[in-house]
Amino acid sequence: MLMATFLLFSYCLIVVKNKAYHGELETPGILGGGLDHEGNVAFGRESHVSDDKGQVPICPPVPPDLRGRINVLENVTVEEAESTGVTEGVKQGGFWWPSHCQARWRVAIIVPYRNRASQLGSFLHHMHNFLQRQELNYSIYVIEQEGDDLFNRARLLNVGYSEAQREGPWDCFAFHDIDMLPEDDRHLYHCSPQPRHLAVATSNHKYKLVYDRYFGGACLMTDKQIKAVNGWSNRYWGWGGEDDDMWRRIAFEDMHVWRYPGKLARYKTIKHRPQVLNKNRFEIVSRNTGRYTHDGLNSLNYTVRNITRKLLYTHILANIGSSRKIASSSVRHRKR
Ligand code: BGN
Repeated sequence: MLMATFLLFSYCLIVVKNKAYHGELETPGILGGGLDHEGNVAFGRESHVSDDKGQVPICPPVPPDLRGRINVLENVTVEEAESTGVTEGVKQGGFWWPSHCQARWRVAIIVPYRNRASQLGSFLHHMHNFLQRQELNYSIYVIEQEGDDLFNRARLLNVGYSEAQREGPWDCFAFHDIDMLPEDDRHLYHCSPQPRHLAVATSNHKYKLVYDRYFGGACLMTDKQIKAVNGWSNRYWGWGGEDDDMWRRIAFEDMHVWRYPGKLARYKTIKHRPQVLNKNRFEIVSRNTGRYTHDGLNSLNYTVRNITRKLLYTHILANIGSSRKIASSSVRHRKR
């Protein structure tokens, strides 16, 4: 009897575990798509821009120097980040690629930014270490919104994509909040045949996925995927909604978001002051029933005020327009 109860209990545990596993993991596993049966790149364009192209072997599919769980150091200043070993081999503007092998992927990290000087040093220090261990060909672009209008994360992501791609080509783009620091370097930032949500388990949500269709915090998309959805919506001023809008775009294009399991896709979030909410976000999201074809990269308007190549990143200051213009044009639209 005791034995039977024990067996039944173990069986239930396995079922529950498997269920949780399926819910969380929508990818076929580490290095799932993108590589053919011999481990060659089977997807995307040629994937390396290093100078020594053709002279060194392609990097192994699983980078050899991964550590697994890694510590997150908060309160690192930019100067401190610049004075560590991580800068070795980094080209002005934050570009790096491995010298002993050809990187499999060229990945631009796009970081929307305003008034977060205290988080920038930790981000740079952490991400350069993380990405170098993954043997990627990468660069970090910090896109700052000029002025003090409501923050428009999605417009900044569109600007970052457009500006980075002008000096690319990059195979894929990680749209990355500055306060999201990955805690496990086995969470590989490679391109995949479907868009990837990166910030699956974050410390501010007790390491649980916020909701099934959550696409915020950090995500990764190829150039082709971004073009297919016309980039991000330009209409979200203030906090919230733009990531839900992107989820819809992806679904409209019959793509499916992939995720690594939460035990790898784990992020420490650095605390900051709450942002101003976008009160219209529910309405704007619900109105996205396919209008993404004319709201996004093809309707993006901005002016680059300044591009500065810093030691560990490229800083782009941009004027991205005003929230008031959008408000008045949508009022006019409704009257018709
Ligand atoms: C959601 C926000 C997301 C945000 C997550 C995480 C909305 C609009 C719903 C239609 N979405 O609630 O933008 O990333 O919380 O905190 O508010």
